[in-house]
Amino acid sequence: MPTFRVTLVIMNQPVITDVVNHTGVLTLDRPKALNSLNHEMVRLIAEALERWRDDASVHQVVIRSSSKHFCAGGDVRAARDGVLSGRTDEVDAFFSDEYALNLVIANYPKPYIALASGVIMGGGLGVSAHGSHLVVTEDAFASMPEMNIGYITDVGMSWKLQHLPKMPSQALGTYLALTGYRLTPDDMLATGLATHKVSTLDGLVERIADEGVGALDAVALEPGHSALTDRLGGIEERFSGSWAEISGRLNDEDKELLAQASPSALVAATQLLRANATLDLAQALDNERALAAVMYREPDFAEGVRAVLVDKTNDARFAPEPSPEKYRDALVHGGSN
Ligand code: QUE
Repeated sequence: MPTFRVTLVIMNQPVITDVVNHTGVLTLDRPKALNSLNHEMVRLIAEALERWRDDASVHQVVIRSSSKHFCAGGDVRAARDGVLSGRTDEVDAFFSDEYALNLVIANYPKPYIALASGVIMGGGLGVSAHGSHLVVTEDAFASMPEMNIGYITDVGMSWKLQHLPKMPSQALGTYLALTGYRLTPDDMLATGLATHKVSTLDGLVERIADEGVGALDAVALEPGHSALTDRLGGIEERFSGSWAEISGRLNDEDKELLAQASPSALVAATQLLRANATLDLAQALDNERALAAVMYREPDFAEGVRAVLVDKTNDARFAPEPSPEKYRDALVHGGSN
């Protein structure tokens, strides 16, 4: 009898799920793409949360990264490929499932604790900021940089940024959405976007599994100074109204942050933020879904993703500034604002 040596290659799953004691643990594991979320990752997270929701042995959920960076966003490169090759229905399904997951997290009946270091952008905020706890290290930053890829503020952040627990403000949300301002850990604490700042995430899952979420208060660092807080007065004055009104009031620092932005994205996002100011998160996500479907069909999306992520040349040639009506008309709730 010959002996066969069978090597079984198990494809690495991009999200590892386990249960430690009574804690469900989701570990994002696509480090080469900075954990940017693809459809498989969205499905794996959603399936685990569905399983654990009614599992009495799971008391809480932790989401973290296997590497330094938490998550750079949605897999917009794949979305661009899908649009350019005519598989737009797959792109629609991906974003629709991602936004549905954001709402599941916001309404989750158990503590949902995100442990994040490094980059927390776009879709990374969607799977962290809607939970009950967001724990960040001192090297973390949060940003919604969609304007530079001709897209909109999504994953429920068009709602959350203007309803921050400690600093609810439509103008602040509009500023963060349009400029892609990078919030420091102290900015995140001051606004209530994050709940705790810690010196390291090492050993934290085990401590949370042993002691519960109370373990976080024992290791939390004191908040430091938030530079964003200093700017709040000016932001309130400059970032209200339509994009046409806002663009007439920008200071030099604003203009620098907006230098790479798609004019269409700025117009569309401003309309989205205005409509979502008075809605709930579920309705805001409906508006994002509808407007996103318009945006990624327009040339600015493919061009922006090319310039920022594919060629990395930051030389996007965007369409000129449009009037807001077509974006306002795409909204499904409150689009008369
Ligand atoms: C806007 C975005 C994204 C972005 C940059 C933007 C985004 C995203 C990434 C990203 C970054 C590094 C990677 C990667 C993706 O960058 O959604 O795979 O390695 O995922 O200006 O929306």
